[in-house]
Amino acid sequence: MERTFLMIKPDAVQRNLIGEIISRIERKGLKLVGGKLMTVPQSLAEAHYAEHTDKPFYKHLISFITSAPVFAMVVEGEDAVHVARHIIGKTNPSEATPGTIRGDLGLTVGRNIIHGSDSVESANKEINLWFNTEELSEYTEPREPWLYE
Ligand code: D4T
Repeated sequence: MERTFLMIKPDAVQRNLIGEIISRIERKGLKLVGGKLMTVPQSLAEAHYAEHTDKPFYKHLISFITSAPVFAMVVEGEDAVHVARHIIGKTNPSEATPGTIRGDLGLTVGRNIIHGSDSVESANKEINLWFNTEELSEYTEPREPWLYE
């Protein structure tokens, strides 16, 4: 089983889309093992987006992500990193396929609804950055035999 880090961004929280988004993640079969509503400290935003420091959109990205609460999550499942990225859709919601979270719910790249780790390596890094071990739960769901062979 693989874990990935997802973060519902301030735009989606303000638009009351937390329930809609978590519902899609649950229905897909991914298991929520951690989740919290939080206002992101500047230092955490900078650490999370460290790879984008030199990008022209960096300043806007940091001020957006710290502007209002986000809902941070860890989800688990087979191939969870890839599966989550697939249901999230392309970075720019205007190009994201209908049926994906960004394709159905967003319009512009600067307000693209949700973040999902892009590799197992970044997932592990981001989970450690955003969550303590005691904030993550291990449990079995009764639907598991109906999701996995
Ligand atoms: P995140 O990291 O938010 O899941 O987005 P992606 O993994 O899909 O895309 P990314 O790392 O390339 O971009 C990070 C973040 O920056 C915003 N952004 C991006 C922006 O505001 N303007 C831009 O031109 C780009 C490329 C959106 C996501």
